[in-house]
Amino acid sequence: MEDSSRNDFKYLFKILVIGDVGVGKTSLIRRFSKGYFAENITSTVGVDLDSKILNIHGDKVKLQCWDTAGQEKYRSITQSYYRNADAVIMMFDLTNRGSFASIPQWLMDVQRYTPKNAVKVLVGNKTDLKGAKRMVNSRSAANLAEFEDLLYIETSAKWDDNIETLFTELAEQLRENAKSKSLNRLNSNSAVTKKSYSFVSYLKRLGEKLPIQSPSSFCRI
Ligand SMILES: Nc1nc2c(ncn2[C@@H]2O[C@H](COP(=O)(O)OP(=O)(O)O)[C@@H](O)[C@H]2O)c(=O)[nH]1
Ligand SMILES: [Mg+2]
Repeated sequence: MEDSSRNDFKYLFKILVIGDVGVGKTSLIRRFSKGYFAENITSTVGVDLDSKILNIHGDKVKLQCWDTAGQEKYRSITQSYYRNADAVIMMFDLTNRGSFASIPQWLMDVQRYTPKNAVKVLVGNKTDLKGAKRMVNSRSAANLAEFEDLLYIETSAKWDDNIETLFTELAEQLRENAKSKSLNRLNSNSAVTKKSYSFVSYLKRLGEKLPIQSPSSFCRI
């Protein structure tokens, strides 16, 4: 399926991963690119970069994940990282209400600095921590995502839950967008970005499991 050793690929996409300290950004990237989880990781200073090549419908798609190591503490992510991003993963910790409350602020930077057509995904991490530890319910997060036009998915870097799905869906979406962009250039039409159907069906499945709440519930976190 994947091949990270060779450097031939058809598409290269840059994915910026942001969110409060401790939500699991480094763990998510490590799980995806290297396939393991380490309980105690020392935080890196500067920018960390990890890549992996996925085979998407016969095309080699290289995903380059930019880990905002250390800079997230003061939300001082250098603007150029936003500007160069094809996709942004905004992450929060499902067991940390504050990390979810920070998402609108992260989103402000994303909206200010990233290209308009960048794919934006909201990720609630640490699904392995269940019961009383869980502080943000799926409905609140899904509502926020819908309101802000983000894709939403819940993951566990520890248990390897939905990590492959997240990056495969992202790669498919980015590849689709790149293809329609070049098609549109040919047809001199404007680019159309569509939500990935799988993400939508994931959200639908999520919705089926959840009690219906008022649409404004995402405000009360
Ligand atoms: N239970 C659990 N812990 C996690 C998960 N992902 C990360 N962690 C832990 O959360 C802490 C912060 O993770 P890290 O990847 O350094 O977060 P970052 O500051 O956002 O890069 C570490 O102790 C990780 O072991 C997860 O999916 N489940
Ligand atoms: Mg980190």
